[in-house]
Amino acid sequence: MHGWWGKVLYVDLSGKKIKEITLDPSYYTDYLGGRGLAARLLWDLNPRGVDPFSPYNHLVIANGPLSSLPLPSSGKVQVASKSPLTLGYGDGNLGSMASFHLKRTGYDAIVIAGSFRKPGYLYVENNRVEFRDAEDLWGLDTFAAEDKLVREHGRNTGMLLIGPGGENLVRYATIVSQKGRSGGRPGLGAVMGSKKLKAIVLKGSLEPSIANKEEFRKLAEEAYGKILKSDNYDFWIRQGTMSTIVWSHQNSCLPTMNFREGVWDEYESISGDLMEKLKVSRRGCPFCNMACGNVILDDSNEESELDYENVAMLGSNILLGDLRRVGEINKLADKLGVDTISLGNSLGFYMEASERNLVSDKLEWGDYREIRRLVIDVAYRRGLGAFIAEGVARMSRSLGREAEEFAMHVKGLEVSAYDCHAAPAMALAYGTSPIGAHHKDAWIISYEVRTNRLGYTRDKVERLVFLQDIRGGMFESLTTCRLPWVEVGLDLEYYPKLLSAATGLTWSIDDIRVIGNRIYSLIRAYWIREHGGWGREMDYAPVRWFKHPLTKGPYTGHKLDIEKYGEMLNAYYDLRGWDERGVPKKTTLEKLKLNFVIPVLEQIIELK
Ligand code: PTT
Ligand code: SF4
Repeated sequence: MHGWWGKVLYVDLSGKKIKEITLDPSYYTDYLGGRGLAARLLWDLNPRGVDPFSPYNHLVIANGPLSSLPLPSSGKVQVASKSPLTLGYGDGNLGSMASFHLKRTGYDAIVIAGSFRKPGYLYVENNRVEFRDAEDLWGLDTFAAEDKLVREHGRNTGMLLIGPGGENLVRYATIVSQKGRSGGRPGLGAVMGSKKLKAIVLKGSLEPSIANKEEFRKLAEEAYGKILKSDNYDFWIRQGTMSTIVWSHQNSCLPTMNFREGVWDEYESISGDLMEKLKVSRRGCPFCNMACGNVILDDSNEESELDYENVAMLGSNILLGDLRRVGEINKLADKLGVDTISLGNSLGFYMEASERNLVSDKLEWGDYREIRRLVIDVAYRRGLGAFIAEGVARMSRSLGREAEEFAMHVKGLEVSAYDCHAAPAMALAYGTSPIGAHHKDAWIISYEVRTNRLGYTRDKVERLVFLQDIRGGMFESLTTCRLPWVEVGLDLEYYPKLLSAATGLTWSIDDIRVIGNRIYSLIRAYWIREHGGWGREMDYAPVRWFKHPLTKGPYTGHKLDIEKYGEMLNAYYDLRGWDERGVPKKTTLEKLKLNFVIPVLEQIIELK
C-alpha cells in the first residue's frame, strides 16, 4: 500500500509484550487514519463499559496518510482513548516531531493496552520496542522529563509525555510534547498516568511510500507557495490565533466570568496586539511554513507559548488581566500537563460558586496568587485542588441544582473559548461535537458573524455538518493541521489531490465527506454503547446560555431560544441520518458500512 504502512504496533504494558497487527485495507480506505482509525480500533478493542483507568482501556496514537509527509503543516498526530472526563470517546491532536518519527517507524498507529507495575516509558525505534524504567522521571514536569529524555536519546526523536497532572489522574490532564504542544483535552494524559506510562519516545528512519512522487511534490510546492502569497499571511505570522481575542470581544463571544458575558472591558490587557509587543520568538510544528506558536516571557521570565484558547480561558474567563501572568499559568499548565480550556473553566466555575456562597473555601475572580497556587494543587490533587481536578460536570453535580445552571460543559467536556448566548449554531457545534464541547470540529461562529448571526436556520446546520465532516473528519483523520485552510485560505481541493498522489487511489472531497459522516456515526455508536443508551438532552448546549441573558455589549438581553435550538438539532439529526433521540438509524448504519455496530446497539436501544 502507498500512503499507509498497513500495520499497527500493539503494545501490552502489563505483559511487556508487543505484536504487529496487519489491518484489512478497508480500515484505511473507510476511515483514512488518525481519528477515524482510532475510533474504529477503540470500538473493536475496548471492552464495552471499560473503566477509562483500567488496564483494559486502550490508548491509540495514530497518524493519518498525510501526516508528516512533505506538505504544508502536516506534522500532526492524533491521540485517542475512552475519556475519564466524559466516559465517552475522547481524542486530541498534537503538532510534534512524534508525528514525524511515528511516520518513519513503519507503523500507522501504536495501540497501548495494559499498565506498567512501576513507572515506565516506551522507546520505539522502527520496529524495535524497549520497555524502559521511568522511576527517575516520575514526578518531573513535562519540560524537565523531556530534557532528561533528550539527554538519553538525543534530539532526533519525537516524544509524548505526561506531567504530574497525568500521573495524579487529573480528569483533564493532557499529553504534552516539545514544551508547549498539548493534546487530548478529555483526560488522555490521565489515561497514560493510569498506565504508569510517563512517556513514549519515537525514532523512525524508514521512508514512507508515496505513490506518485512527482505529482505529490508539485502539489505540495504549489500549496506552500499559495500560503506565502495569502493576503492574511503577514498578520497571521505576527499574531497567529491570538488575534481572536479582539475579534471575540468585538463580536461578543469572548468568554468572561465563566461565560456570563461575551465582552470584557479589559480585553486589551490580553490582546494579540499586546502579545506582539512582548513576543520573543515563534515556534511551529513540523513541515509548517506559517508557524503560529507565539512565545512571550511570562511573569517568571520564562518562555510561554500563547494561543487564543489558552489566553481567553485563563484571562477574561477568570478576570486575569495581565498577559505575563496569564502566560505564567499557561506555562504551568504545559509543565504540569493539564488542559488550559478545562482548567480555565473549572477555575471560573469555582469562582462563581464561591461568589454565590455555594462553597466554603473562597476563591476571588482574578486572584493571581491564589490561582497560581491552586493550579499546582490541582495537578497534585492537594486540598481544594483535588476537587477542581474533577472538572466542571462532577463539581457541579456535587454542589447541586443551582450550580448545574452555570456549569459550562457538554457531555462532561468543558466549553472552548466562544460564548454562545448570541451564537446558536456555535452552541449546536458544541452540543454535537463528538468529544464534548470542543470547537475543533466546527468553528461555525465565524460564519455566523459573517452571515445571519442570530438566525436558527437550516443553512447553518448544513454548514455545521460540512465543517464537521471536513475539520473533524478529514483533517483529524488525514492527520494534518487545518489552519492553512481555515486561516490563510489554502484551497480545500489540495487535500484530496495530495491524498490521491500519496495513495495512488482517486479521492474527491465528496468521498472524504462520506468518511467524515461514517466516523461521526461510529463515534456516536461508541457513546451509546458506553452510556448504555442515549437521549437528545445529551446534545444540548449548557443551560446558562438558555437561561441567563447577556447584560453587556452589543447583544445585551440575548440568550438562546431552547425551542429553536431543538428545531436545529432535529435538522442536524436529519442530515446525519439519526433519529429524534440522536441515535443513528439502522439504514444509516448500513449505508455507511457500519453494520458491525448494529447487533451491539440493538442490545441497548431500539434502532429505528
Ligand atoms: C486543542 C486545544 C487548543 S485548540 C488550545 S489553543 W487553539 C489549547 N492549547 C493548550 C495548550 O497549548 N496547553 C495546554 N496545557 N492545554 C491546551 N489546551 C487547548 O487545547 C494547537 C493548534 C491550535 S492552537 C489549534 S486551534 C488548531 N487545532 C487543530 C486541531 O485540533 N486539529 C488539527 N488537525 N489541526 C489543528 N491545528 C491547530 O493546532 P487538543 P497543538 Mg492541541 C500549549 O490538542 O486536545 O486537540 O485541543 O495541539 O500542537 O498544541 O496545536 O487556539
Ligand atoms: Fe502548527 Fe500553527 Fe503550523 Fe498549524 S499553523 S502546523 S498549529 S504551527
